[in-house]
Amino acid sequence: MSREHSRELFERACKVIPGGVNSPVRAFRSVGGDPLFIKAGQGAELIDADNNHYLDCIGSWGPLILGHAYPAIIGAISEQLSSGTTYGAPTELEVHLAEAIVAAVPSIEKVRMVSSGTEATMSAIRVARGFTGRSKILKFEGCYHGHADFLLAKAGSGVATLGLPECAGVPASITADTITLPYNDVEAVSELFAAEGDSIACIILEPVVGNMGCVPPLPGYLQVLRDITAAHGALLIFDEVMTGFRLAYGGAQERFGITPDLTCLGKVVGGGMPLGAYGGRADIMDAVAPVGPVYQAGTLSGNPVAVTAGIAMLTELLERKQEIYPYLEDLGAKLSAGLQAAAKKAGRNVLVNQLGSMITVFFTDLDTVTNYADAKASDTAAFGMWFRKMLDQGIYWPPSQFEAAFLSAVMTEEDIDRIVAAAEVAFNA
Ligand code: KE4
Repeated sequence: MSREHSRELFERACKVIPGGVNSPVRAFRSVGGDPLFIKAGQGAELIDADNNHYLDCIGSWGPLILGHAYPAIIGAISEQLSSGTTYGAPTELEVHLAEAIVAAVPSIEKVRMVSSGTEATMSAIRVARGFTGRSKILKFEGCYHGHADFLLAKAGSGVATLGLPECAGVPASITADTITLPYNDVEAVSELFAAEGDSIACIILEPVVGNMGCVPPLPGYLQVLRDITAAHGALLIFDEVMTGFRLAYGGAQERFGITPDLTCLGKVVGGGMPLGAYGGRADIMDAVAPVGPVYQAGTLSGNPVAVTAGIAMLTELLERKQEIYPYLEDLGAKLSAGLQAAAKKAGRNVLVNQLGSMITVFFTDLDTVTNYADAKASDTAAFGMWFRKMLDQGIYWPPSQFEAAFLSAVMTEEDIDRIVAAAEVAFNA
């Protein structure tokens, strides 16, 4: 399989774009080799600059739960484009999408749209601080909430992938109020809140982590966070940028039956276009300007083209949710079982964490991976070799041990069988 054109493009890109990519995790730095330059996506497939076809297990890092170029989304965007791309003024489209989000996620009574997940989490934290009058925030090691300065403390995703001890350019003063604790550690949270709970504005977490690899919450963990924040007047923020509309139509909070105070959304909600959102209790969201004193703004916030894609995505998911989410559960379970069996057959020690359509193969001897320390103990070199062997067989897996793979509803059982067969070869390589 020639990748000559990708290589040429990468060489050109590196001259004018840092690392040749517009987001570090795309750079293949931790898995070796050069990144593929993609020229098209169709359904469950990606096509690179050399016309090689791949089964896509990334889905643009989560948005494409319905695969690439989904007709209903493309049709809606194409129609909207003939009316222009942005007005910088309120539109009926935004009201429609806001109403759809409020209907889908009961904890969200009011919602503000932005252009990325980073903006959503950054703004939600500002609202929590403004609403409570407190400065301290708690996040968990290995969770990634975008690249706002104060959230780049022990972050997962690309920061973990590149092994960056911390992010340069973020003064210690900026992260001084960011407390980090291990994920899934109830005792640590209880001790912290006993000591300083009344000075903590919020907890923000991925209710199911994707950014240290897939790490679900231990039984009861989310309820403890809900109870302890309520008891201390702190807010509970679910960062559902990755899990929103993916793990259920109402997100992880629907799946686990937990009601956060604020929720951050991105990825799926934008239907593949640049759109994020944050929302929650009306009394909290009314702290946001122009109603309240917490300022947040954006030139392209609620952009009509992006919102149109989001409406088309949510319309499709709502109409088909009784079919799509059980189907994704089945695909995820089938892939998890297949990967474990293939690794066992090859005599390889791996641990597969999977929940719904999120899945990670940890190259580890550990029996469980429930936090960042566990995840970081994985053999990233072995993962890199496995990744490259999968790619050579036409399977486009996330190029990082610290990311989740994502399945889409346009994948078939035959696709899952194909991934498992390729994994067996790669485990034996
Ligand atoms: P964006 O600013 O990238 O739209 O969203 C930031 C974000 C916030 N919260 C969660 C839970 C997220 O997963 C993300 C972004 N996820 C990464 C992949 N794990 C995006 C991929 C990338 O950085 O290129």
